[in-house]
Amino acid sequence: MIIPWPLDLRWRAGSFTIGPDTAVHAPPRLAELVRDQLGPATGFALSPHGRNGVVSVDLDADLGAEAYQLAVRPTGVSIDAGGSAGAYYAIQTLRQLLPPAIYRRAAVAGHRWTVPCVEISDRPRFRWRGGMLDVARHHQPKDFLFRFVDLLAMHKCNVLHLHLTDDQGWRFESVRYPRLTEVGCWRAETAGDGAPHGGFYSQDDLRELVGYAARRHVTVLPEIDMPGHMLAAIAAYPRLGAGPAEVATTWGVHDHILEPDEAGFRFCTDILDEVIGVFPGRHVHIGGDECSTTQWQGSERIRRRARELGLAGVPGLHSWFVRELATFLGRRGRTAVCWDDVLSHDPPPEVTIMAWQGRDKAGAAALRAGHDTVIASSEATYLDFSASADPAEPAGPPWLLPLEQACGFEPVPAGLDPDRVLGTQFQLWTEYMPTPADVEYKAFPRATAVAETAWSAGPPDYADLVGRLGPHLQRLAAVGVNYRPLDGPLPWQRRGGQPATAPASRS
Ligand code: TNX
Repeated sequence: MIIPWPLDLRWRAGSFTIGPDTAVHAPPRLAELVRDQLGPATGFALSPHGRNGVVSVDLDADLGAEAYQLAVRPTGVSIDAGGSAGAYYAIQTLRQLLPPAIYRRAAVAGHRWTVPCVEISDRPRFRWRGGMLDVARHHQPKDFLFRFVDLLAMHKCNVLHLHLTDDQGWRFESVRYPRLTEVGCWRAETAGDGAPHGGFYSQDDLRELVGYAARRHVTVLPEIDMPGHMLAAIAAYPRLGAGPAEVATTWGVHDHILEPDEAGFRFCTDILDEVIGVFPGRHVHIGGDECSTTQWQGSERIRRRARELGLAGVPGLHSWFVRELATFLGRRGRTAVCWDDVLSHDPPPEVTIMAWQGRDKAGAAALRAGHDTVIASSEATYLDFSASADPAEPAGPPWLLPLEQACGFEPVPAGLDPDRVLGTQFQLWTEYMPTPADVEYKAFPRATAVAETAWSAGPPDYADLVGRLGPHLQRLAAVGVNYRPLDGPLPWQRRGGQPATAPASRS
């Protein structure tokens, strides 16, 4: 059944069947949307002139922009939406009231497109409902980013967070710094496999993605990870670091980070200016995670720089760096997002914190310090972790996150201000996901639990979600998603080759 579950749903007696002569009554863009979403699989024209029942969409300014009401009566379907986003979500719900074959891209014979009578009133609990895709550790083909947007939108998610840069690869084309993609976008091998890996997205590719996503009410959040996780940039421009480097070919945290001097800072603001020119959303993610200052501590030049800036010591340089970049973005009308690691560096209050190190540790600390916070806790949203302890699960980090653990997760820490919790998102770190098929296996169905936590009145109950996943997995199958079946990997999805160790829970 419907995923994410709506705020209020009442079944009514009877049904309506969409047929070849059903009319669509809606403002032109929304009528086009209805045809786009229901036309291919049914093969019906869905024109304004049909004479056998009506699908109508009206805008009602009294509802919130993302809210909608959907009524199915024996005479037709009527949708009232607060805005085009609400209308989009209403149509996603309508598709889920139809047989799963509605997700097919060409007319399928032998189906009756019957919808049960129902009255639904729905709106999201959180304004930030996202998915993070790490395209740095493994570049994913451009086409897959578009498909990923479709999958987010199908689950009423509205943020695609792209982790565009890391030690192992730089994927964002820069006009000012061309070596970032000439040198920084590829590595000689991965963890000893001897096979080169690389790729990048041109600014035009990313603008196209932004436009495609906007039509599906998804905002693309770019992340340029700084001042740690920058080996790929340092490989391209060695003067950014403490000496020459190569794009990393192994995982983990690397100590060689950006030099916090004038040139290093200038590089960051130059890149952010280019990023702003491509991504129109309010938020820009500047990373700030896993940044060891060991290298900074060891340098007389950097210790002097800290003194010149009037800072207490070298760690103060990290605070300075985040504060300056947040101010820089603020002057351009943008808001910085940082991983919660920056909390120990006293970030300015206007920074939005993405809390990954525990809801009750990092999430609570961010909220107590008064930050807008996105809950991205590893205990419930890290879908790179293994879905089960079965050694046949595909390769991954040595931690476990079964579907059951992604369910029942309340993102707001007890006793703290729910208004500051912008929402939640799932993460797909791709160290062990070289291909889109690997990403889809890890993402689904666990991403449905996170999407439901973000949209619905409360987090999903495991047994209840499993009950609704039957038809939902058929929808994913119709779309061609390489999801993980509930009882474990199919023979061709099982780990091959590498010796497996059973994962443990990460606390
Ligand atoms: C921690 S979460 C990281 C990533 C890794 C991930 C693996 C975060 C801000 N940093 O660099 O890919 O763990 O699970």
